[in-house]
Amino acid sequence: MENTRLKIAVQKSGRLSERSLDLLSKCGITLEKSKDQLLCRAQNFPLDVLLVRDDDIPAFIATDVCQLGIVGENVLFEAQECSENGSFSKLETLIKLGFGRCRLSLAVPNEADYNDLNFFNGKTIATSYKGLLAQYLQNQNIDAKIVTMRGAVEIAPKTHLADAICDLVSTGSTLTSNGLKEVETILNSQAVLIKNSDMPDDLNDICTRLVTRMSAVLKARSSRYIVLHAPINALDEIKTVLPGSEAPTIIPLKGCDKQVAVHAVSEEEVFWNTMEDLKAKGASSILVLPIEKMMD
Ligand code: PRT
Ligand code: ZN
Repeated sequence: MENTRLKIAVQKSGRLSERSLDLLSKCGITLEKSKDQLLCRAQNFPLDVLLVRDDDIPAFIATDVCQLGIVGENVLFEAQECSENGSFSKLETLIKLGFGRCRLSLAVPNEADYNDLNFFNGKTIATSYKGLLAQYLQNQNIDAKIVTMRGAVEIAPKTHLADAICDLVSTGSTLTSNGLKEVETILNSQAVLIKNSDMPDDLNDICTRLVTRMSAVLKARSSRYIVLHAPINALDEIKTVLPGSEAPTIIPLKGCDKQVAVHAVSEEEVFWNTMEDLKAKGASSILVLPIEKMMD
């Protein structure tokens, strides 16, 4: 159907907003900016983008307000833990997006005498992630009291609201500046593309196109194109250190019968020491180039 359009929810303003919109833009999707910025229409793809608070995204998808969303796994799993009627179980992760990385961790005051998880028995823990924390404590057989806070969790021990906290950590500097130390990780999280698994076929087709583009962008982002010159008699040795050497392209060099050009795609970053190894084995004119788009 001509008018069929997919709706995706992304965070309006916060840590995931810029990277989410950038990903859509790298997928070749150009958005018309609407005045209130709640809904943006893509000009060149059957997609509308809903700009909302990240915590609302799982519910929007579960209730069919939209079919897709970009959200942290912490938000997705917490919504699924807290879901009373199981309505969030139809949320499915399509792709891990590699940004918004953080961990949900337990932290205690620096001066606390912490040896193992038994420390938390009989203690009070402040968190915004009651569902995930309760599940973790239950699995570990720890009997602690949970105090739910919506923000500023890290001040709870100082204000004697709790003995410990369970919060998101990325660099750890918030914990340090509040006199806390991280002692256990409950969950490692990153942004993911999620969908409602009950998607009608016509929308699913658009979704598949979008997922193909996103996967191509993510693959290209981590891949590099390597070009170098190699003496023919060192080719086998050079291939042993060349990332992506399963099927490099070998091209003759005009007027030079002792050297060839080698082109290869590496699906991982190429480090300086790899380049030094290549050079030591006789390679020269080594170029490592970013790849803009890549599709199998
Ligand atoms: O307004 P809205 O509800 O949409 O935004 P928000 O304030 O709830 O979320 P936002 O923008 O702060 O975070 C969005 C998502 O980014 C989170 O759900 C995580 O998936 C991811 N993310 C990645 C983080 C962090 N890193 C992070 N460091 N979310 C929060 N933090 C906070 C953390 O809560 C703590 O206060 O940063 C502080 C710790 O950071 P460090 O670097 O000092 O350790
Ligand atoms: Zn939020």
